[in-house]
Amino acid sequence: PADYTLIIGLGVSGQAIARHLTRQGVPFMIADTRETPAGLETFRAVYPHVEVACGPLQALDMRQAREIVVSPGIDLRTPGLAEYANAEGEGPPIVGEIALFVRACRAPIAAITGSNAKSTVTTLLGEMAREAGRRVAVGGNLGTPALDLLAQVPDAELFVLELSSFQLETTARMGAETAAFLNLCEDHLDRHGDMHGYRAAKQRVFRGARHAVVNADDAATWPDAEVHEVARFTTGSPAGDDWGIAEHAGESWLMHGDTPLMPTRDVRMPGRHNHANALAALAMGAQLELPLAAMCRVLEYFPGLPHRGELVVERDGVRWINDSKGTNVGATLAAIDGVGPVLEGRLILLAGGDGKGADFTPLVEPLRRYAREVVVFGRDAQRLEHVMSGHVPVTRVADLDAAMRRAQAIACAGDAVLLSPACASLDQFPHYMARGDAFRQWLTQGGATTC
Ligand code: UMA
Ligand code: ADP
Repeated sequence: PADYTLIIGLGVSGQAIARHLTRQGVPFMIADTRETPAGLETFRAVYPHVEVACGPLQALDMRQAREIVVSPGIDLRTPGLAEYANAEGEGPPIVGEIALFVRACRAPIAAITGSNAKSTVTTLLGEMAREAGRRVAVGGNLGTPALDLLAQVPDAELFVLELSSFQLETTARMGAETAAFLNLCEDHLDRHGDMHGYRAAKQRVFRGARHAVVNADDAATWPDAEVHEVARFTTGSPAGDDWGIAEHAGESWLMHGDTPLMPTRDVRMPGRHNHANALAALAMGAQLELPLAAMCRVLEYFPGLPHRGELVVERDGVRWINDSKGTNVGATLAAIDGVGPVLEGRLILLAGGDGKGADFTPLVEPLRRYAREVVVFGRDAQRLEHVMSGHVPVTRVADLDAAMRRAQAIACAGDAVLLSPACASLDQFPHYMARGDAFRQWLTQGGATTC
């Protein structure tokens, strides 16, 4: 039938889109490039009258669709879709879940993107708004899909959304009240082609924004287009009205310009990178007129999210830290920076998986300084080993289990074993959480005893 919306991808996002279109009374069909996608049976049971097309997209005539809504995991260059993505003005428009969200949303949006720290800043800002008594809905790339939030919290006064480059790629205009671009490092190059394409997708977070929050130490995050107001954060001392860190009353404080906010030692999340995250959330919260006292209270109690620099166990003097969410080189650098300096060469790093085409060289220097050994595993183990060898002791093993056995064999009191893989987990796990859970399980099942 003509005049229907075509959803591509029967995953978390695709199903949220289906629920949204159903609520709106818009007819739709759904396509998935896999022959038998997981969840197909359940979907058919819930939507018995919706047409589902599985298999190569070339088999579909998409010209009949009024609009094509693609899931974030689908590359716009996929054969069968690329033809429409390239046809300027011809064929149905291609959008994503977030474009539908913006169309339907009636409350202010705080939008957060970046290569790393998105989930942490999104959760922090959500907590701050809650602490300030706002009715807030939090989700997007993390947790509840954006479109489901509209139904779950219909009276929300504020939406705090984590947005990936994949989601922004198909969003023409966010129109955020405040939009943050936290940092940029190599990631998803297999999908975006090069850093230029990856950054351009993330820059879309600023489209139509009233207020931008950017990283003063990372020029790639500064808006290309005009934004009315720009707030900057830095882990150095703040220039002008920036958010930063400076000495006050004999110790280090979070600052807004000249105004001291709270001592950094009162921020519960560990590591310098988390001070940057705290400042970014404060800068966004200030634009949303959240009271400073409420925001600082959250920084005092919020321990950070699981799988992000999480201390799982300290046993026989060895700390085992789960940073499974360290899925790119920038994240792993931050994680090493968090524990390395106090360890003086007593770090054992477990790294590897799917490197998504990234260059691992930036890891060499800090590891040379801090690491006793790097144990590499998974699809890109050989590439990691090649980059490290001659600089850092490196052992290549098949999988995480073998990596943990190796770490256990060499760890001594005073060491830290850090799982921060600098890679996606998808070659050996369903997702990074399963990888982190496997790390935890191995430890709780009594794996670790030391020399
Ligand atoms: N599919 C195809 N062809 C493809 C790829 C996927 O047909 O070439 C189908 C799959 O068969 C599957 C569906 O599309 O049925 C999956 O779609 P998807 O890969 O877009 O994933 P969703 O399950 O819809 O989840 C997505 C996000 N996933 C990705 O961007 C890869 C989720 O982020 C997000 O929480 C969810 O939408 C709700 O918005 C996850 C993620 O890994 C956490 N994000 C990446 C990251 O954080 O690095 C960007
Ligand atoms: P995202 O949602 O962008 O993946 P998370 O908050 O889940 O971000 O953190 C992912 C990883 O990034 C963590 O495991 C941590 O090692 C690293 N990280 C956290 N904050 C920062 C930061 N400010 N700069 C660089 N890396 C960071």
